[in-house]
Amino acid sequence: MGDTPTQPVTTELDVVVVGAGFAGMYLLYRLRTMGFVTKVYDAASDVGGTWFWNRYPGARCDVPSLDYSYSFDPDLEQEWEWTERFAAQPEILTYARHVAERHDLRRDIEFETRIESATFDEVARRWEVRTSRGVRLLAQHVVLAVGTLSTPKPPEIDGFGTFAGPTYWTARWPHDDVDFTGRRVGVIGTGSSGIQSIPVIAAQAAHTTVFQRTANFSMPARNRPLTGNEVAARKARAREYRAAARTSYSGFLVDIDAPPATLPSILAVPEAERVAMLEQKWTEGGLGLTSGFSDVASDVTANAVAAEFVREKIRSIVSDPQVAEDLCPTSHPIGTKRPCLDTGYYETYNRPNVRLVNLRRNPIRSIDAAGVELDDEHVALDALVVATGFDAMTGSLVSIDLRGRDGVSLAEAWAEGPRTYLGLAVAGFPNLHLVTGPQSPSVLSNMMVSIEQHVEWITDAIAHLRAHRMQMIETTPDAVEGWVEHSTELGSRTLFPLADSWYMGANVPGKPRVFLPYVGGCGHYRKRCDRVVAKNYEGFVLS
Ligand code: NA7
Repeated sequence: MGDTPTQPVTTELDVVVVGAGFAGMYLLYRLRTMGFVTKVYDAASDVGGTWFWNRYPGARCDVPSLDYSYSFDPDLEQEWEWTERFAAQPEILTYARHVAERHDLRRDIEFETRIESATFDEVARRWEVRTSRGVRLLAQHVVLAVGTLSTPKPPEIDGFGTFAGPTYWTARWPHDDVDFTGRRVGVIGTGSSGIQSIPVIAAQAAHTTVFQRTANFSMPARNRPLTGNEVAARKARAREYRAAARTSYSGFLVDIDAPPATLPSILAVPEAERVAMLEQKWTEGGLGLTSGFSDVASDVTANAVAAEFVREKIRSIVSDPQVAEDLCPTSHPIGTKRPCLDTGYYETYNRPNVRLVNLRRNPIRSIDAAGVELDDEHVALDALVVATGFDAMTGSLVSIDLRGRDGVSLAEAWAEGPRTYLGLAVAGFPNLHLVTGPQSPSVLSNMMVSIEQHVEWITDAIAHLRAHRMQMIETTPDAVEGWVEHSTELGSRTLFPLADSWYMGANVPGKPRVFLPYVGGCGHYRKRCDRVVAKNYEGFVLS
């Protein structure tokens, strides 16, 4: 008997979910509860998404932990104890694992499996999906819960990859402890990942060299343990807080008893009062310096006041005046690149074994086996840390070979930049759903609130089709046109377009320069999405 060719295994599903982070986990929970046959696929070996991969030293969420958690399970909310104001990565990952166990999620998650392609079959009206394990899936719906900051961006530096010592990506940090004791460490990148990890690395390494291309604004996190009273008070009113968060601008609230905030203008108050307000925000820690005023995000003069306040703080902390000046951001308005929250970042440069290299003055020529070749010297290193960011918001979507009607790929459809309706759907791609996609609040909000909103909207839409014996939901080019125009117009009223940031797609060479998130706020956006449903899925064709 001759060998028979092996046929790919075929699995039929109602819904394929890509990604087992917080979005994919909640999707699975909800779809399963609704009775849809669902499988989740993730390249990682466990749940957690961002928090699975970004386990670099110092990794911490910059949304308060009492707000950065699921709201769909009130018992879980009461049981779970967050220990710090801003949770560290291990605690968030433990939480994700706890949720997976509590709801028995792992039995429907295929780990270490990538979704490589998905093609819409117009005749059968379903998606044909291929996994990296050679499995063929047939599904009515595909939900992309791939995260917004999931595809790491390499540094575009000659010789990268030739370094003989270990190279550690912050976004792919090893699961075992990394010990830098006695080693000369170089760190490339001073975004949030660099700014969080540098103080911890520098405290351990023999010597740390930071290669900074663009100085970034960072504010003190003022992280601290949560008190029992704080936690109890929040739990007692958890439902009220959740409800308020959903209709708020950013997806979290500091105080639900405070009257709806009319933010103060930084320019409208007298000098002494303004300084007192800024000092208070600095002392409180968190992102209040950029989000706590009505005009900092939209008015250049107001923004300059807040920016100069932070620069003065940097000068007051860093002892060496040249190092302090190099750390002072001057290339972009404050808040137009994601502002960072740190624990002892600027203070780290007062350590004798830490050196800042300003790449604007002394660029990297290449990386070689022994270290980094600068314009005017060679820096010998034992280990290299790469914190150069992500192909944000679109990278993980277009890296899958997704083909909608007429075989058009998502990458082709988005060649000039992403175009979505509400950040949820793409014209020409029926039954393809995005969680926190481009042109939705996503990265400008508490991701947990935005994830839950999208998961509920998408799963309700899928259930609506079933209830009405329909098969397809598809947005229209006109709806997409209108939404992209609206989102872009709102963005253009802010200062975001002035920065070469990942919000603008500007950190990735060749990526179209388009403002990616939706700046209208969670509450307003949610109303808009609800109105679409109330108007019988306005902007969609259901068939
Ligand atoms: P970011 O914020 O994109 O930061 C990346 C950093 O890496 C930034 O300082 C970049 O400088 C720098 N970078 C990128 N490419 C290079 C090259 N080729 N040479 C030198 N330096 C380079 O990513 P993070 O991971 O820190 O944070 C991402 C988000 O995660 C964060 O905003 C939070 O929302 C959580 P540049 O500014 O481009 O000149």
